[in-house]
Amino acid sequence: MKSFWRFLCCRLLLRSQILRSVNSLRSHGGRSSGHLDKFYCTRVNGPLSTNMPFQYPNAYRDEAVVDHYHGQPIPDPYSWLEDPDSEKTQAFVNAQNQLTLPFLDDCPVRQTFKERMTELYDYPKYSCPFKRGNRYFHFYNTGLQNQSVLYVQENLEAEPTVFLDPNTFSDDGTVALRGYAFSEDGEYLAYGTSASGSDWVEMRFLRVEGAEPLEDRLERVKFTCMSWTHDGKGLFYNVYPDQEGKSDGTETSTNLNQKLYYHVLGTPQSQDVLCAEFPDEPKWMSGAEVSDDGRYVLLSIREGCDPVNRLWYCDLNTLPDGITGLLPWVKLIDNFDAEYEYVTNESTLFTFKTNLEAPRYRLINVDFAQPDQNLWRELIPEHHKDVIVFAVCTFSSCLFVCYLHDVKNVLKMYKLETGEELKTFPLDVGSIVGFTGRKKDSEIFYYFTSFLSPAIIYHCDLTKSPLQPHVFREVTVKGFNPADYQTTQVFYPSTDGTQIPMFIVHKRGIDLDGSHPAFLYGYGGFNISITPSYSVSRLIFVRHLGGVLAVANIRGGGEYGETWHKAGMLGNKQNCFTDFQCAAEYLIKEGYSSPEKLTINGGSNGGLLVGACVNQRPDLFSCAVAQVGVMDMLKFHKFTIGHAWTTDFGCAEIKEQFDWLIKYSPLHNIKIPEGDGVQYPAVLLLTGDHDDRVVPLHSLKYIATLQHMIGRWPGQSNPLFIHVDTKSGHGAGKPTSKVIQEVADMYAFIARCLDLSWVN
Ligand code: X99
Repeated sequence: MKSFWRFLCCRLLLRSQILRSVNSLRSHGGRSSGHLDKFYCTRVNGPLSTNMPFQYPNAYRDEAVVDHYHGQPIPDPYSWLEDPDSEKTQAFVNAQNQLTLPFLDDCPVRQTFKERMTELYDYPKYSCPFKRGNRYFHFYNTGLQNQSVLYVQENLEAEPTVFLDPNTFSDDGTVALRGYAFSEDGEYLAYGTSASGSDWVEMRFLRVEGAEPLEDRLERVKFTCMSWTHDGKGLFYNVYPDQEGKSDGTETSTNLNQKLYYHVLGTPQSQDVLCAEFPDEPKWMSGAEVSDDGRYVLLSIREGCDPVNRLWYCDLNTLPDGITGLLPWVKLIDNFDAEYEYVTNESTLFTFKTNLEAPRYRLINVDFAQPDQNLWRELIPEHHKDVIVFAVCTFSSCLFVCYLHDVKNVLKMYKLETGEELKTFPLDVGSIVGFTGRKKDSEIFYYFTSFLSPAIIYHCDLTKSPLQPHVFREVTVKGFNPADYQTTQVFYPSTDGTQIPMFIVHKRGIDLDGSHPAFLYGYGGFNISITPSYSVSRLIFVRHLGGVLAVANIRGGGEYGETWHKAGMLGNKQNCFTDFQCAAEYLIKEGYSSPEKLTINGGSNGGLLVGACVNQRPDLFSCAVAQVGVMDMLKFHKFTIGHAWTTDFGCAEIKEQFDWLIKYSPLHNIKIPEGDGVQYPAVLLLTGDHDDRVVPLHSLKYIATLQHMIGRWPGQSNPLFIHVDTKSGHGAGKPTSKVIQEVADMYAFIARCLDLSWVN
């Protein structure tokens, strides 16, 4: 389904990459001790050591809290930190911030980095234009605006004017646009807003002519589809039932029993029509999509993050009175064996992208008039190596298919009727992170980016023969010459011999003598591929801190399809951590860096990666920055949308899965390092008070445990810090000002802990 959540998430990710590039203290000793006394610090835990450079806040340990999993007692002394509203938790957060912020403030690199970031990030950011009705729209950010602005123009040559400016949603840029959908004729816009980075959305509407706001407001919206019926009367969207207490993104209550509604424009939400619910299956989440011809509603049902869905549909022609209640769904696919993503249909003949018996995906045709699986026909077979990422049908049945070939995108065109391959579009080494053009459009735009090129938007007129894409816009960053840098892709072996791809970016002509600081990033989960992208902050690290950037495409991601994903999930999750550690060893062996200069970084599932790796190999890295990480692998399923991740992680309530999780859960595997002179790397955890995707309690409990077990140990001189940002969430919609502050904090921490100096 084109609008299913993964695509949504990718789009959010892409938007954040497009609109803002993602987005040792082995010898620091006395430097920090001087300013410690000015922090709010309660008494030091346990026996005072003269060697101890940091006095961490004293966090109460409730030794009485012990959970039992399959007969095994597991203490959870900081479970009180699971209540975000208690005074104790708030005092803990304040005390941690008051320890971390002065430390960051004392890093000279912090201000310099922030100024340089502000300078280099100030370049224009455009999205691909797209046509709705007779108008063209695109997003544009002049450079440093907190949120990108939606512009409208009558044609591509006309002067664009502001259509919707999310910067007006709040004074500080913390209210962001989260999803939007134009009606079929382009005369109405539905859009979502989210505050402080929360996943909660409020939906609003505009009449496009004159950008006139309408009265309609939809609340309790989360993980929603937005799909208009072609009569323009209303749209499908999702809500969660009312819950006790607040729903502002600071709460941790579980998200179950999502429902699908139809909203009729001009009527109150209380009158919306319930179209689908699953009272016996509280974890199911659904998304409706109206077919290109407006006749069918396709319902994609998921119960977690795996790339599998049920596919039900409703023929709107069979509803004489329109949409008035639960729809009479036809259950075309009523199991979770594979994924089916709607591409297009010609009358009853539907084209789906599927991973059914095709871990790298293929396109199939299904005739709704003869739905028997034996009559399904293959349109584009699975490639022997490359993964189909997306397929879009445009004007005169052109089928654009984007592949992933060894972590680089390839764009091809096929004939919809026959599946005949017509053309390959030339593309540099990099990623396609935007594509616009629909069945009614006779042109496409696609957005290319790479480690050294922020953006090239191509335009291709499909009425011309031969087809010839041309550069519609190319963005260059002043004061930054890509020719001074070099990107290499290497393949290194993991311990079981699997070859893992990794991109390495550095200044041209550096000596591989192990002297350089390296920044190693990974994610490793949920079938998500980490493809080349432009990041100003990482390039500043390369240019001004003499760094080497490494991005490891470890297992668990989608780089080689569902096989690669499965090799890094459930009982295979350790492969992700091992692959990442082998990446570090490769960088050291090949002279790119050394353990003394190596930083690891990851966010979300990648924060888990960082947490697990510092526990398993504290000797291998000197600095670790874990953003919005999942750290309590025994309890994650209890909070907000955590239950959806059991598809990758499993669940501690099942004995066999508990046995996997207890072996690597960051919270449960902290121990004093063995080996002479080995200590934990300098650790910085980052999270936000409105992160309702991975609730902050993961990072809070983890840092409390780390400080208690490692922070008081005389062998530990590296700092173990956390910063909890306010009015911040999991990452989507983060205003530019916060993005800049966050990277300045991260690299200041790295520079100070690794003793790096700024080179102009
Ligand atoms: C999610 O948790 C996605 C949550 N989510 C849905 C949506 O389950 O955003 C869903 C259903 C329908 C529409 C929209 C949504 N994700 C996305 C994982 C990784 C992901 C996540 O955020 F798969 F990419 N995690 C945080 C996993 C562990 C840490």
